Amino acid sequence: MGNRTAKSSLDPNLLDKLVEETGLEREVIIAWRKQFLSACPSNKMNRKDFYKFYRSLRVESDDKVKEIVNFIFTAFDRDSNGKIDFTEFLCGYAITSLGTMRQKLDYVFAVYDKDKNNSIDRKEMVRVISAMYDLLGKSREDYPPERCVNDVFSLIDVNNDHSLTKDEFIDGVLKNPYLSDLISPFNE
Ligand SMILES: [Ca+2]
Ligand SMILES: [Ca+2]
Ligand SMILES: [Ca+2]
Repeated sequence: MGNRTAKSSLDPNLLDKLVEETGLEREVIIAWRKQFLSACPSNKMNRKDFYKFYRSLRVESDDKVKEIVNFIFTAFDRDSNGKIDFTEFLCGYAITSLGTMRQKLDYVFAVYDKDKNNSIDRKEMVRVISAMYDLLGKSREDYPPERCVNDVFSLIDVNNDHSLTKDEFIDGVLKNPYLSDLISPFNE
């Protein structure tokens, strides 16, 4: 109460909406907002700012996270305007760390669907799986990403049309939960 600086005032309607969407407490959201705005006063985070900010929230080494953060940026940027605002960040971060498996997979799908046409093709999957290999420190010689993607497709591309719809992707990973270790950048 009484704190009326521009930085700490958050539209009450937006705050309610964020509480509903993320399940976080108001105080937690306000604290996140403060942290977000101190990293990015304009409330429009570009790729570089996002890398720095997201990086500070993860435990992996710089090199490992580098590639994957690029894909995560695209997934968090829901309106595809090339910037991440606080709402996009909070929803993305809260859901990918605290959401249900299905909610998380919705974001994972967006990580893979680079051109946002609502399906994942082999090429899109190879790009992200390669970055996941880096993140996980997995050897490309033992099991090349291309082969891995072929195996994933033969397992979950149910209608065999060489692309994965969101349903095929989410249901496929839910049915084969071990896949999520390799596929999802949001596992602990
Ligand atoms: Ca955006
Ligand atoms: Ca696509
Ligand atoms: Ca398909």
